Amino acid sequence: MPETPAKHPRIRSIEGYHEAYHLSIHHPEEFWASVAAPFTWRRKWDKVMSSDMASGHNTWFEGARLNITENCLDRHLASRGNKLALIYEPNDPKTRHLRLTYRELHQEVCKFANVLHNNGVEKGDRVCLYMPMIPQLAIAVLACARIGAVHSVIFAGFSATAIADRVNDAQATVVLTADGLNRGAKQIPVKRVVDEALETCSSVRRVIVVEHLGWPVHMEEGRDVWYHEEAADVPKTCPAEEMDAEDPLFILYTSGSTGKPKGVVHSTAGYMVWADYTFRNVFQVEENDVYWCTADVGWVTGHSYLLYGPLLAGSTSLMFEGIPTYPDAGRFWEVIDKHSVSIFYTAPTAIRSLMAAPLDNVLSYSLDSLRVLGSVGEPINEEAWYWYYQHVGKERCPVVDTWWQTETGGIMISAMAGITPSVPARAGLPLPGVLPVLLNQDGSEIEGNDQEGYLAIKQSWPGILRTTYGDHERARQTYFAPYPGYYFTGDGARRDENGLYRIIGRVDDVINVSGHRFGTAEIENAINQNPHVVESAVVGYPHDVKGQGIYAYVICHEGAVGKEADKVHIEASIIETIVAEIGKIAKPDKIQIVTGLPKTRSGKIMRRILRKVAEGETSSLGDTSTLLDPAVVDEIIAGKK
Ligand code: 6R9
Repeated sequence: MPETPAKHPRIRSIEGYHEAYHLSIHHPEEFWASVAAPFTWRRKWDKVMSSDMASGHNTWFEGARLNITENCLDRHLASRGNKLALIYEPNDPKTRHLRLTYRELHQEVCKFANVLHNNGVEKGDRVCLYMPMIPQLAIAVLACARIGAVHSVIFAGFSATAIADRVNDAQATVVLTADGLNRGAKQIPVKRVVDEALETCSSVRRVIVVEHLGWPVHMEEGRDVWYHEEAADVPKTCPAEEMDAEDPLFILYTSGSTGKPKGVVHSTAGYMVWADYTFRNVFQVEENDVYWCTADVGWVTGHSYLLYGPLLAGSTSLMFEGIPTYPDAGRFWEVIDKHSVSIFYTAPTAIRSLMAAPLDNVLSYSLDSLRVLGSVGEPINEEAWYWYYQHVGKERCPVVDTWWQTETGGIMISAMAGITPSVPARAGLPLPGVLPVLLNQDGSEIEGNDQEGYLAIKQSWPGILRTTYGDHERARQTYFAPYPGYYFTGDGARRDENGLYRIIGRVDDVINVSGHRFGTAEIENAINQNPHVVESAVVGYPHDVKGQGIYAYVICHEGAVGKEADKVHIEASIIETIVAEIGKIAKPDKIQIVTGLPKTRSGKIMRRILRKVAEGETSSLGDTSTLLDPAVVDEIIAGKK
């Protein structure tokens, strides 16, 4: 008798949540073995988990063999072959949208995989993608996974220098790009940016270019090929490479408090199980849902909840090329009505930017199809939460505020729609498998409710990062060494009187601008490349729309700034440097040219003071007596922007 395939477990009640949570923490191997059972495995695991939180060596489903794309695509073909897998909504509403069924997506992925093969890409090779939000990006990511190549998507807003840093760190052999991209009213010649980046990348031997805007581009002889030419007569099937559970699936670069962005590495089986389990349960997905995550595939949210989670679950996922305010502030709502979106997942910064527009922009759409709303990327303030709940969800859709990180692979703390409590400004309860703790500065656990501390995770979960690419010591130092025995998140949190978690924000030198992470050191290093600059210090400050804005204090060479006109010129030049080093997304909101920075006698910049000044809280600067030169503080306050 053939075995009846097990069903993916779904939590349906608060009792069910408590039961699953208890089992997942006390008997993780039993719990995750049953969650993992329904997937397609070429070979089952020998051991569900092994974990050493001290060294940061964590493995899941060791010994298992699989290919994630067989789970995203092949296994749905029999029952969902004609179901829509992907809906592409273009930047310009007048351009036609595109729909791909599971069968069509499978075929396109196989074709792209064959093109990669024909261009010499092999299992384990790193492939960087710098592409618009078009179906070929989704297809290309899955094509890499199909043949066991490690994908590393670079958000197509980063500069040539930032691309080069990532390509060189990953030692990528192939880069996938397009002729150009649309983003709102802007167009970006992405191929030209890649060309500039690759001037300093010797590992790359092939660039595959997807035609999107029909723009003429330079094609480097012997290096660059057009995708459509390569794909003209490749087979429509491609066997999936058999991967080990712990083989890396992708690298995604993310900023931390020190140094250059690091390549967070996720592996195959654990990530798959985590993305699928969290997607189904948090959003309480049903077979006929049309699901829309507005994140770009260049960020982790686009990986886990635009591509892998929804496709693993056999859902219909919408991919949007544009921005919330183009051609007007009603675009999101128009797209929801047009495609009958039932689950909508976006970022607080988008909500805040739309709140600022006249209410008619949202009230003129029905939004009847919506069932669940989600938020991700930064704390959602109560005002934005209520606006979202009232005007978008019409007070009938639960809002899930999902806290997680690039490093966690998937959602960690969040309400499950309609099941666990959804309270404004609270991410809520931890998902099954997640054991959060609050720590004191000395690393001891804070017990009980109504408490605040550093947020850390005490037990391994399937989606935990495996390493930072090429440098495990960096992963250990960053995440596992600060509080031995725990994964340290870098966030501060409060556990309220009911045990619900409220995320307060970063406690390290990371700034969260519109849900995008930047290290203060990373921006300072960029600023310091400017020839006028001697030294700089960057802090975050509260910003109405972006959540946090970037405030840069800059010391220039003597004589560089005489007149006001010089200042204007230097500020523009500093912005240019940052745009070249990192990208437009890291442009400071305010630059203040100063003659000195508040430093301790040992030379350490006192960011606490700079933060207070940027926040406009100059009456509560605290003790400044340990400063080398307390007078600089008065000068900084007087010149505040
Ligand atoms: C998924 C993602 C991670 C950082 C994280 C935290 C902040 C994300 C949040 C949130 C409050 C939420 N963050 N979700 N803060 N509430 N629901 O955004 O990953 O880009 O790596 O950023 O974002 O500070 O540490 P990533």
